[in-house]
Amino acid sequence: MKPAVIAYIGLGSNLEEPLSQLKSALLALGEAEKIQLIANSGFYSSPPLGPKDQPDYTNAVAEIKTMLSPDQLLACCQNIENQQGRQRSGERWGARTLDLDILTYGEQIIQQADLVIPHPGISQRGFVLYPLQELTDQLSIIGLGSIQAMINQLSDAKPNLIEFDK
Ligand code: ROI
Repeated sequence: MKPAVIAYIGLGSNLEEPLSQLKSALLALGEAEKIQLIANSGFYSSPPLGPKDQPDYTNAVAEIKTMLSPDQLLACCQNIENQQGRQRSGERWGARTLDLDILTYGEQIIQQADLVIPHPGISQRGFVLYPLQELTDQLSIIGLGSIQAMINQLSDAKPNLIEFDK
């Protein structure tokens, strides 16, 4: 049997009670087949990266252990997004009820049209790095450098911690 893999999932929302959206998504991840929710970060608020004419985002990161393949995990994340009413407007960086991004999947590097892991945005996004740092500082193994080193290179302000419940 294949061993289970540790993966980190970035969660984001800026519509329809973002904090509740993230909490529902964490529950859904924990209940999904072949996924064990190990830990979640606190919840952070930050202004939108990209178009500014949308509400602030709430973000968090989840650490999971999974027997799903990367493609199965992606499908699972998209299911949860759809169940929570995500509309795919076609606008690339528009507002959304829920966004689940696979940040890392073990130490694997994946470059497919529909899935790039490690997630290409990690190193420039404070709203990913700060919550991720609560959970691990061990991502240097996948060639990104330590989380602290990436945080030191950031130009944006630290996102606001709005709730911390583990
Ligand atoms: N901006 C913030 N602050 N948080 C997000 O999760 C987020 N997600 C996105 C874009 C539109 C790029 N901006 C974001 O997809």
